Amino acid sequence: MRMSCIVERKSRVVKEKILITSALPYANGPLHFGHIAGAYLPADAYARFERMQGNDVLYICGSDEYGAPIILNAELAGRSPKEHVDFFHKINLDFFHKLEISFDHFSRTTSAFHPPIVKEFFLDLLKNGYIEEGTTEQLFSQTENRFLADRYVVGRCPRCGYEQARGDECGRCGASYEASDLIDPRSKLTGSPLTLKKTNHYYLLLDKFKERLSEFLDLKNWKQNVKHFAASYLDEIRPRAITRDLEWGVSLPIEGREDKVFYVWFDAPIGYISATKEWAKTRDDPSAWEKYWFDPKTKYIQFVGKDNIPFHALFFPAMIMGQDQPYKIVDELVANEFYNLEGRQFSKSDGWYIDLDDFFDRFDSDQIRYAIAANAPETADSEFTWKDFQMRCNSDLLGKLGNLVNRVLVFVQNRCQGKIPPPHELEEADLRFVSEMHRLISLIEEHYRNFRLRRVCSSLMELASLGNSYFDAKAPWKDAKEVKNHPFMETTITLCLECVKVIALTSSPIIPKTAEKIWKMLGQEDSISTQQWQASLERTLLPGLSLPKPSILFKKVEDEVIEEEVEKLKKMWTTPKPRI
Ligand code: B3M
Ligand code: ZN
Repeated sequence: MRMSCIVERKSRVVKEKILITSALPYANGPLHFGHIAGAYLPADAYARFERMQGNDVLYICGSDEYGAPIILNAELAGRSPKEHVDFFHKINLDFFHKLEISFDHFSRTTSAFHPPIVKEFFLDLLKNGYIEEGTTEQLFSQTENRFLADRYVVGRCPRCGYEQARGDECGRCGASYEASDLIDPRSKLTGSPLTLKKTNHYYLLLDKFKERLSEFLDLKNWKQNVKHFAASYLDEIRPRAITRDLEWGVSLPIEGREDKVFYVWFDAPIGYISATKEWAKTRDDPSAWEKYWFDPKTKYIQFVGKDNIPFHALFFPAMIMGQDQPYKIVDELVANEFYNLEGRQFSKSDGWYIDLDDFFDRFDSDQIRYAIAANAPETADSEFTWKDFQMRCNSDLLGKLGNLVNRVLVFVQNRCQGKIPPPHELEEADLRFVSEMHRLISLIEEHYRNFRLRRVCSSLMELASLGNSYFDAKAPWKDAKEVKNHPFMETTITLCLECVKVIALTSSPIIPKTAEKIWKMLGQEDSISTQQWQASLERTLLPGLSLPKPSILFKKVEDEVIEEEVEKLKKMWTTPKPRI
């Protein structure tokens, strides 16, 4: 068997257009690893994988900058809403950069591109009979003498009975409803009981889409949890108010009603479109966005947290169905469960969080990317624990992957004059190793395509262990001692280098910086991020090529460091916090 055939497999030639969006994070506080695990790292790894497949990928996101909670928090922080969102937009963008999230564009809903599209949606829906003005009864606080927006209201969840349910959705069961549906509603600020009082608002007549939405859902092959969640919401679908009496938001394009703004969940999903439009402008090709949004052949994949399911599975699709432009409706909705921190939800205000500046002073983005991916909340809630993080870093990244790369490359330096050795005939053990590599590559591809990062990670580790076992079993250091056995040693090392190359390529969507380092240590001059998956798998490492001296990929995460972090967390938790 010739070396060039080692990873020769049939290639997928058809180039697809893939639009990927991650839920727009609110610019209302710092993001944490819980968010990253839900809607960002899975999307980023997928985007990176599909780019390497040669597909035409566009990965879009941006800050969600309206909504009552932003006004409330800005008020509490002594900032104007605009100052508030500017502040957190920057902080969150910086966090995404540190984590190497590869958005093609990250916009914001305060962008000038946003309101015209929101208004167009509204006017189309109104003209087409899907929006009606109506008088409603809204929760009014006698004590504060004002109507209270959802977020200022708490009460008992009408679905699961949770006592501290928020005004628009339940933090426990994820139900989404009107604030007036809450049982025993009260003001979040003063605790005073609220009563219903009449006011005028616009309603999106979601019930008119019930049949179409049901047919749309039936055709989807989404995860069970997503379909169930959407289906139970669809059962009770009814008109929903899409306007608010607030001063911060996209204002209504109706004379005499400019004092009202759109409900944030009406404008935010349109942010996916306006952000793409802004992206096109930055490329000096103003209509480039239409190539994604208006082409029925585009594959549109949304990544969201599970609490966002009804808005993406029903609300936004209904909005698109009822307006006049041929926008793409979501094809794949990837909704992850929650990712907690050591048994509780991440919460900066409760002191249960990880200080990100400290974190990045000590650790590397690939370590956290891998730890999150390996334990991603794909089918059930999962959590970050410092012990698990240490184990992933030390036993997986360093012990398996790092170890293989290091021992093979050091061997090349010491026993092969620093050069890639020539290939020879393969024996049975070599062929078995190659075929196992093939099997794992196919598995990894399948897992990426199915958004299964946990399985990608375990298959990657299997690949590294396979390489290590092969190296141990073939014991090339023994063959190195006798010149007549050198061809055996050279074959072993060639195949181990091949395995290292395969690991670099297949791990790069998850640990891009490490993969790039390995790529360079294999003497490759181009960047791994621009590699085409199939072509690179098939590309033979050139015999005779001199390799640079290898450097260590990962440092051991010591017990003391982990103990310190756990102590820090406990201390922050027990320190009294100002209560608002
Ligand atoms: N900002 C909620 C969230 O961050 C919301 C998502 C909007 S996506 C259009 O969980
Ligand atoms: Zn509930």
